[in-house]
Amino acid sequence: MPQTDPYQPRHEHRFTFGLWTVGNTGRDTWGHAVREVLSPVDIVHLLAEVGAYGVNYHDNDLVPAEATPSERDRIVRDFKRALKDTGIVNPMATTNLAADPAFKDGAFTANDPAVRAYALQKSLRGIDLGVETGATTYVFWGGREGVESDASKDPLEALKRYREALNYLCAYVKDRGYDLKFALEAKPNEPRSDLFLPTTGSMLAFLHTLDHPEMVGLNPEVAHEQMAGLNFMHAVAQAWDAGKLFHIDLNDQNYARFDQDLRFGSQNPKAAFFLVKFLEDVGYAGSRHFDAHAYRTEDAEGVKEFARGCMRTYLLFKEKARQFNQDREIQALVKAACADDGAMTPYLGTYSAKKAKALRAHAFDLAALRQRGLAYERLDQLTIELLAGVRGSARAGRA
Ligand code: GLT
Ligand code: MN
Ligand code: MN
Repeated sequence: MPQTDPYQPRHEHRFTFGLWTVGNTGRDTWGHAVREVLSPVDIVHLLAEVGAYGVNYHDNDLVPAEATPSERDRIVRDFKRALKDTGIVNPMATTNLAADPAFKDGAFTANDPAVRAYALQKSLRGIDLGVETGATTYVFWGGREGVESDASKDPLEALKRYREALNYLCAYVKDRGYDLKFALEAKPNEPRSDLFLPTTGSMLAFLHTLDHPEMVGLNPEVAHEQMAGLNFMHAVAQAWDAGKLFHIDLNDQNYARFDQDLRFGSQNPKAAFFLVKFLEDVGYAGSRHFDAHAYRTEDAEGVKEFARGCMRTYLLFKEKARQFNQDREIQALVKAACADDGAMTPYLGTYSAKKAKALRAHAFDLAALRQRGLAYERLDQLTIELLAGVRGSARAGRA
């Protein structure tokens, strides 16, 4: 790709991938791996080759559960050297609290106290590891925190255990003086039938019940919100509004299917466009983490295509967002939709008894309100035409 390509990823774009994403071997419930296992060092070099900024991992993506202390140290040393050699950074780490059969009934919310204690121990070690390789965000995705049968677990008890575990870990981070914040990731189901705290909104309410809510935010994932049939960008907007958008997992999903983790923007391009537009308009400065993987049909080259595609699509939509914001006809329609002649100013805004008295007495022209057309069909069609490339500036601006 020539240097002048405006859609070339650069470090300031903060594009990151997990070891488990580009390292995904294609193994699924029905079939074996189709690609070779790549070492963490190989993956760091692959990410540097495709132009990413950072790499994230679960404890056991980097250090296998069965590694001896000396093996652990060697693996971490090699990984850190690869980071140094390539300029790739490690902004986020997390704990795998899903794979070990011990976690079949949950980790922090398991009924067995020994499992809960083991989950805490694994998280303490994972936090130490993450801090050692430079992570400043620690994600919690409770893949096994749920039930198949409500006969098996009291949801209030589960919330209490979840809260206790996160409070414990926040206190540990403070005790150690680590520069680390937590980001909670919701998912409605899979692998359990029902997961606790199933949406970004649920997580947001929950985190305010913790002892140190200031160090806890959210890591919303496109696919997880869409699995619940929700508008992902709206969930992200709520997280942003609350000052809790600490991290984001970008991918795509065919609504209501299993967790597909498809290449960003590949399934619902319009939704992806409005998401990118939102992140860029508000000035989100965190990682753009692609929590996705290549189709099972792909070989090693296809994996690189997948990774490049995620970043390129993001940058294409970033440029489209710029065009949307500068398109005279589109902006005129947006402005007209929100036009305000000031007539309602005496009634709107902060409550006062005087205002309420005046509002109670006001006679609305309901016929006019009811008849007004809003021209959103035109506005949306112009958006589609912009995305389809038949509109907007011929010159490609810098992404
Ligand atoms: C797993 C899950 C993701 C989470 C990862 C972090 S693990 O791949 O499907 O959504 O973000 O635990
Ligand atoms: Mn995720
Ligand atoms: Mn997912």
